[in-house]
Amino acid sequence: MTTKNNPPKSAYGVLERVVTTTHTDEVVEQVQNVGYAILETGFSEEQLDGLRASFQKIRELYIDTFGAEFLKKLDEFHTIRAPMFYGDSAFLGLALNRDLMTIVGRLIKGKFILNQQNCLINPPNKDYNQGAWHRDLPYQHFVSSSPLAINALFCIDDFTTSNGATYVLPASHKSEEFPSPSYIQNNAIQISAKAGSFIILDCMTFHSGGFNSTPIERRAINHVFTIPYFKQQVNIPANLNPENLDDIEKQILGFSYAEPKSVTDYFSTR
Ligand SMILES: O=C(O)CCC(=O)C(=O)O
Repeated sequence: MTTKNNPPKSAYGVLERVVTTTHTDEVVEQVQNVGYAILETGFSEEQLDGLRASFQKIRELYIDTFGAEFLKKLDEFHTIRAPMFYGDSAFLGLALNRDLMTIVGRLIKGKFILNQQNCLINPPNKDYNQGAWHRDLPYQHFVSSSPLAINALFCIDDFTTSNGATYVLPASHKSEEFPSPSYIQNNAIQISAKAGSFIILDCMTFHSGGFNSTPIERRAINHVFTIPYFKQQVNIPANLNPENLDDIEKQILGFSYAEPKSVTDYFSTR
């Protein structure tokens, strides 16, 4: 059992120290050290209700488009892939949130792009596809000195211990292997977070949705940002009208990183 309610403030033998002055600094420091942190956005209840309405609308449209039976067969019924493709700017706005862009830009060195955005629904009293330990770069067992990928999980609803709030294994982005069952039992923590926050994860931090034992769904929207060398889950530039986007937004959405189709094409980018 660990508690941290009143840690000592003084120190000795210290020559160097990290300085944090803003919430952004604190989030960056914590993600670097333990692989996760909560970013508060300050969204109002009205903004949150707007996002919840967008979530519900897109969900109905998505099920109408692909069919409930088909999605269930693929274990995709509780996920909405690339919600920003369906014309509601709320999803694009969330992916390009200014505070989030600052954090991702400080965590991933150099340029980064949005790799994927998904609406997630953790259903009441049912297993679901995010309810198992994983990294967001699955099948990868390496340690990098700075993140290659960051997940920003936006809480549409409050995340609580009873509705299956996300579990993490702190600092597991610093170990190659998935730990033993006893290590998980002793070290996993569950992140309670208010609706409107982003849970920021180093994608190599092992995490899992928890079991939702309430009668109400727990909803979230994840965003994976990566260095531009990784291909997107679904090609965003091919599915999004860039008309109202500025150059930085286009870059983050991957418009600047299409593979050249030929050597001549490649030369034209130089
Ligand atoms: O639903 C959750 O709490 C976990 C989401 C998750 O695992 C993911 O976005 O990769």
